[in-house]
Amino acid sequence: MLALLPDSRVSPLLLSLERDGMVMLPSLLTGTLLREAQRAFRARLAAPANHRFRGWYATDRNRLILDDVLADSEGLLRAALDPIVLDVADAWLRRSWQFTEAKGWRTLATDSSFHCWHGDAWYDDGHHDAAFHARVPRRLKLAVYLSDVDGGGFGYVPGSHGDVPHRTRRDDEVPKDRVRNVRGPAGTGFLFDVSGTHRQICPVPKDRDAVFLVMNDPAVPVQPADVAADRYRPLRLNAALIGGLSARERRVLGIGRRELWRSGATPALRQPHLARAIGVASLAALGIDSLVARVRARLT
Ligand SMILES: O=C(O)CCC(=O)C(=O)O
Repeated sequence: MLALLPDSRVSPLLLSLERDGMVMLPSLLTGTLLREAQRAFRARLAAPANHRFRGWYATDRNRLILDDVLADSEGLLRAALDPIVLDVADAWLRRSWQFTEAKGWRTLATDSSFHCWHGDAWYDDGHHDAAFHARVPRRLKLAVYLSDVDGGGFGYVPGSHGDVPHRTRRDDEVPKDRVRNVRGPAGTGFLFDVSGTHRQICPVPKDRDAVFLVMNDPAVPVQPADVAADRYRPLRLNAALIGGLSARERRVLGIGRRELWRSGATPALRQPHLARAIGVASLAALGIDSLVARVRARLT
C-alpha cells in the first residue's frame, strides 16, 4: 500500500499512522479561514437548538454539541478536503470511504473526570461471520482544534490501535506513561484510528472547542443504537460552498451517494417530556406575544 502513495509528503504521515494509530497535522487551518471557522462555531454555540436556531444540544453536562459543522464554515470544509488529509485517508481506508459524520463540541471547563478511555463503538458486530471479526473495520477521525489547547486536550495511547474490538477501558488498564496528550494552538489538526485507546483528558482547565469528522466505508453496517440515533447519515452541506468540487471531493463528501440514506429517519427522542414541554412553552410564548401585540394595538 505504501508504495502506491502519490506524494512523498504523505508517506511519513502514513508511517506514523501505521505505527502509532494517530498523526499530527499542525497548522491544518490558519489565517482568515481559521478565524472564519471560529466565528461560525461560536455563533452556533450562542444558544441551544430551538425553533429555527441551529444551536447546540447536549448528551452529557460537560459538552455542547453541534451537528453538521461542515455546513457552517468554508474554513472547516477546506480543512476536511485538504489534499494531504484525503491522500492519507485514501491509503488508510481505501478509496470507498466518505465522511459519515461532522460534529464539533465545546467541552466546558471542569475538574470532573467525566470521560472514560475507550476505542469507539460504531460497527454492528452482531451479524457477521468470522472473517469480519478477524479484522476490525477501519475508521479514522479528523480532529481540528478551534481554540488553543494547553491542557484538557485529546489523549491517545500510541500503538493501541488495530484489530481490537471496541470497548471502554478501565483507568488501570491504560499505561499512563505512554499517553500522548495533544496540545496545540487553534487550527491544529490530527488524524486517529478510532480503534486505539483514547479520551478527552480531564480535568479541562478552560473551555475547549474542537471538531471531530468521521471517515469510513459507508458499506460497513453500524450498530443498532447509532441507527436509532440517526448517526452516520449523509452530511448536511451548504449549497453556497460546494460548487466546483473535484470528483474526489464529491466522493468523500458523499454527494450523490446513497449508502447512508435512510428515508424518513429521525433521531429517537432522548427526553420526550422535555421535548413536549419545550413545544408547549414555545406555543404559549407565541400566544403571549400575540396578546401583547393586540393590547398594544388597542392602546395606540
Ligand atoms: O473530545 C475528545 O478529546 C475525545 C473525543 C473522543 O473520545 C472521540 O471522538 O471518540
